[in-house]
Amino acid sequence: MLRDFYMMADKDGDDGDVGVKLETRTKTKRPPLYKVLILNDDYTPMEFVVHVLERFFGMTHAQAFEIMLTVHKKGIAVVGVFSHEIAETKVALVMDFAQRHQHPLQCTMEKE
Ligand code: TYC
Repeated sequence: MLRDFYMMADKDGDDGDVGVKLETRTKTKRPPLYKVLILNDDYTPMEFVVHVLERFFGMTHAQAFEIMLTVHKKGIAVVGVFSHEIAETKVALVMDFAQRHQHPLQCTMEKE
């Protein structure tokens, strides 16, 4: 009778043994990346765009000229891929630089 009581109390039948979790998940999620894009317009001088690409995206003059021409012909181009914070900073720096020089150049970001 008393034994039945104890058996019923030990619902999971482990006699009170407790285990220690030995393995933990090692899977880590990589942070999302963001593309920074430059848009074409009819007024920003080509040399200014080339300068922006050299100054803020570390491109050589040749690389910058090539990307600028792509934007001029196709309307838009990816100029770099960064973490959210870096992309946001690049966009803000380019937009501020363009505004200070009174050019309508647009720079945006989008999740990759
Ligand atoms: N279309 C501009 C012009 O003819 C040049 C230009 C290129 C402007 C790229 C913006 O992102 C741009 N002066």
